[in-house]
Amino acid sequence: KGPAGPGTDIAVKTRAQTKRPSLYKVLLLNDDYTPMEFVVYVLERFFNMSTDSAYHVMMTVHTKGVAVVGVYPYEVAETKVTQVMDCARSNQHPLQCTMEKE
Ligand code: TYC
Repeated sequence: KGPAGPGTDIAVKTRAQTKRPSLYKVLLLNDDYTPMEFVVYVLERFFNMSTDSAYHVMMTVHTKGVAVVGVYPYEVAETKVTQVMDCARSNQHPLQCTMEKE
């Protein structure tokens, strides 16, 4: 029996290393109809970018087709995607935003 009597030992599980939370890239996709100013507004509002950065990122999406606009833990990334998609939809723009594991 243990020092404090029978059945009193505490089981402790150990892990080799603590897991870091996985990060997810939030991607903005180009389309032919969403106005450039609206994309700049979305990047400023939901991704806390300055107007200059937002314009630069918008032009990257416009010319390359897609760009990473942020990297976040799963739930934050999911919230950003939902916010962008809801905002685009309510303004009747076809703007698409998705996420993928980093
Ligand atoms: N291609 C759009 C236009 O010419 C602008 C645009 C940029 C749309 C980025 C979506 O994610 C986007 N009006």
